[in-house]
Amino acid sequence: TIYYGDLDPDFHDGFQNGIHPLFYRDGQSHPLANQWGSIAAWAWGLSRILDYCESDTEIDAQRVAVLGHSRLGKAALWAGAVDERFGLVIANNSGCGGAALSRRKFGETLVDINTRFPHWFCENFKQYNDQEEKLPVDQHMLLACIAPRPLYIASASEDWWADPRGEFLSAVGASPAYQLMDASGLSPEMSIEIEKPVMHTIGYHLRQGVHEITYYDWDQFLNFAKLHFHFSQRELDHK
Ligand code: GTR
Repeated sequence: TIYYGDLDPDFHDGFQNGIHPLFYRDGQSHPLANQWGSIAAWAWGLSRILDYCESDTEIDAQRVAVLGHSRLGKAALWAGAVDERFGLVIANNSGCGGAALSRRKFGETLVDINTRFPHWFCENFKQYNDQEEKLPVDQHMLLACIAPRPLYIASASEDWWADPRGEFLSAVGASPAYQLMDASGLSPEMSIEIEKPVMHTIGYHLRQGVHEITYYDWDQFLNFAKLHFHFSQRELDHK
């Protein structure tokens, strides 16, 4: 994870600051309707950090996890989906435009997010404001793009704005892609109890409490990484 403001400050200035202008063609002054917003720019930055990790012999670039909370959970998911070098992906309370299914229209909806944060997604996304049912895709397909790499989705019980149930169902919806690749996902019948993490190739927990990232969350993420990155005892002692 990184400080996102260094890549693109989190306010709408028509994409003049941050990294977008570096990619404009001659005569272009802002991204086209199907081109990236700020979340994809933050994800791009995460990949550049991974480039660095690959060049540093002190780092095992095969075992780099990408992680983010909330808006940065959305960025971490996008980074993990477009860059297969990330070995493990963690999204904490990522909500609308992250893990949560948009077509449920529960908590934050597309018109909410696209109005308050007009710079986060591509312009075309706004066409689905109040028309979620017309979306040709939903967020479980984003999660499926990460298969078969380990993916951890974390929700919080009082974070209704991020739709904890929609985050879980999205992980369930991504599971057939995991199963297709002999990895294990989540089943819709699973009963999710508070603070009883499930750790298959897709992991999930529902923490008690509000929208934040806590010691409890970090603890589960580290356990999940230990499980899937197969650290030796020597490595764990060293770390
Ligand atoms: C909220 C936004 C959410 C989430 C959150 C955050 O205001 O509605 O989508 O991203 O901010 O980043 O803390």
